[in-house]
Amino acid sequence: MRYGVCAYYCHSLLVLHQLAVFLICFQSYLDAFYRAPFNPDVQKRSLDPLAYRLQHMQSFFGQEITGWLDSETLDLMKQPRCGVPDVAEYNFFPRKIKWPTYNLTYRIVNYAPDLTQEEVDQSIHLAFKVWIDVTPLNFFRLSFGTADIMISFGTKVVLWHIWHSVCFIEHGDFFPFDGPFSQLAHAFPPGENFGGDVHFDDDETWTNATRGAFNLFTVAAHEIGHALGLDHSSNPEALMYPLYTYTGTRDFVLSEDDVEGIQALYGIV
Ligand SMILES: *[C@@H]1O[C@H](CO)[C@@H](O)[C@H](O)[C@H]1NC(C)=O
Ligand SMILES: *[C@@H]1O[C@H](CO)[C@@H](O)[C@H](O)[C@H]1NC(C)=O
Ligand SMILES: [Ca+2]
Ligand SMILES: [Ca+2]
Ligand SMILES: [Zn+2]
Repeated sequence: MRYGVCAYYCHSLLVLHQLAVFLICFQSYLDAFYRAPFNPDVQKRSLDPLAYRLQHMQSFFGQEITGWLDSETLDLMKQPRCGVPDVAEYNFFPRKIKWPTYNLTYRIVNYAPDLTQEEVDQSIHLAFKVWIDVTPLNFFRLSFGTADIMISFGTKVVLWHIWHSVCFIEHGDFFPFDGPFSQLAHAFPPGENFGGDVHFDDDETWTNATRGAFNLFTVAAHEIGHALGLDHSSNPEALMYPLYTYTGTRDFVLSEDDVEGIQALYGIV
């Protein structure tokens, strides 16, 4: 009997804890990807910033804009995605930033344990080629020193330090709803220091082949797009769509949306 009562309370506590964690993570997802620039008009109209961000997200993905967390929105949150926000914070990611030169350097700082060095090198090389083919850009690989685009694999702690994402550090393994927050990689827009740098989450399984793990070429090509100055596209066909979709390396075709975006920054080949 006693045990029964305890079990009841413990279960209630667990449910409460999970609910609290859910709310923290839900908020952190919206904070991370839909932190809108301050707009006093909007603030007046919508007193609840969470609902406002949810509306932003629903609008980005072309869903019905309800401001409620419905199952469609929840499904989107569960999908593996890029760690760069969909609604850019304007101070942090000013518009139309690009490199002032066509000749850029990159360096692969370390490697993922899932792939051989050759496979990583090849995936990254092919990812750069996607953008080389449609722009006048050249990329030169450095083996040491500081390159414009520093590419590295890191654990979540490193990634989350940057995004201040509470969920992962404290609740990653316990949270029953871990999926929505699984960020695969992120990149910084062109600029000094960490500008242009690309980080892959080492806690993912990377592959240069098919489904079942994340294709490094696909994610790298997307992140390099950010490193060159592109934002997310809400066109699901685009490479710059924020959710992960598998595309084979061999039959990969860059969408018109991406080509227009990059050529608006750097011009045609
Ligand atoms: C860029 O690299 C190309 C190819 O190596 C070279 O011909 C060109 O002079 C370089 N341009 C600049 C501005 O460094
Ligand atoms: C993966 O990389 C290896 C080594 O570069 C290569 O031989 C193999 O063809 C690649 N697989 C695919 C599917 O591209
Ligand atoms: Ca992750
Ligand atoms: Ca850099
Ligand atoms: Zn992205």
